[in-house]
Amino acid sequence: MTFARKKIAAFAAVAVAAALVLSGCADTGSGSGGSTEGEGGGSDNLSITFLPKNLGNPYFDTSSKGGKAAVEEFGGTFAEVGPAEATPDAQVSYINTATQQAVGALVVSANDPKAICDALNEARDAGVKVVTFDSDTNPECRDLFINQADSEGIAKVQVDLIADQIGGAGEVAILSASANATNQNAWIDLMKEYVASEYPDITIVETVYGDDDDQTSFDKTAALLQSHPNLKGIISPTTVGIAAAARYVSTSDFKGKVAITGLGTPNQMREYVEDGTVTAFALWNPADLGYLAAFAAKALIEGEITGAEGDTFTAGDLGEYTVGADGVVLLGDPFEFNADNIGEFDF
Ligand code: RAM
Repeated sequence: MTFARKKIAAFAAVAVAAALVLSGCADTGSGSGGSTEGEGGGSDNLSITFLPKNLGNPYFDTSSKGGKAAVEEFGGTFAEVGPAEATPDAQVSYINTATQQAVGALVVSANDPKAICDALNEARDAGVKVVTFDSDTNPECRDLFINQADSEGIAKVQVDLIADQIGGAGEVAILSASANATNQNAWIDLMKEYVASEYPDITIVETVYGDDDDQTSFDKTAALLQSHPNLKGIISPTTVGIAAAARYVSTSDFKGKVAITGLGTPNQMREYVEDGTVTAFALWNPADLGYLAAFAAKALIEGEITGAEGDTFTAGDLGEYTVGADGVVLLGDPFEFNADNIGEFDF
């Protein structure tokens, strides 16, 4: 089975539009706080704070740019806060601060499905709407989850890519983000299932965690290659991990012998595609993800939706979305990048 290639033109158009609309770095201002109760229980408190897994990750820089563009479009107040390290404990204090500031909504990528739940539910009790995006919590601690793409599809594209790149057989390892990350753990479980059912000659020998830290991911790549001399490929379902793994392999004797794929941003992966270290990888548009999450937050704040299945709202230029089961809104499909198309993308 091969990953269905999407129409490049449509994706490129969105990427170009995003690049035109979005400029500069994410703000780190504070929310304005306070709210006025509107009709139907809604509020006009459009102060929206983004809390990514960590700061300093180009993926989240791009999602926050998308969020900021949306918030500016609808006249709200945007802020981005977050820890340097992708750990759940570090996220809690930012949630508590946002609650004290009485922001209208928090838009969070969770480092752990449970660890930040109490803090998020305290925020919700205080009237803050909680939207998770990218990496979910347990459903009972948020109002909506904005899912970048269907998890089965994200798992499948990465396995199909590595299978293609190693000739369908051999040892493969996984270099993940942090050990408790909801999104990576879901994808890894599904990748293992998919390998077992579709690729009996591929063995996943080990999963290691680079904590979405560049140096840790680089060191874990070196260790994997040393402890598995027959390794044919590494799947890294994190933009930080795949870039660090490609950098390691690009200047080593493993270049051309060990395939690297997974989820990466075109700007971080370009040099490794151009130098032949990487053949193809996948992702979605993080700017669109942030943009959609901000519009979802607005719809919740204003009481236009509650997060119930079947609720619909309009996300600016992206158009109309419907809330699915378990309060999940789906952005779209993952997209494959390779030497032929990478030049068309700038994020
Ligand atoms: C990293 C983060 C993020 C994930 C991407 C693919 O930037 O772990 O959560 O969605 O990779």
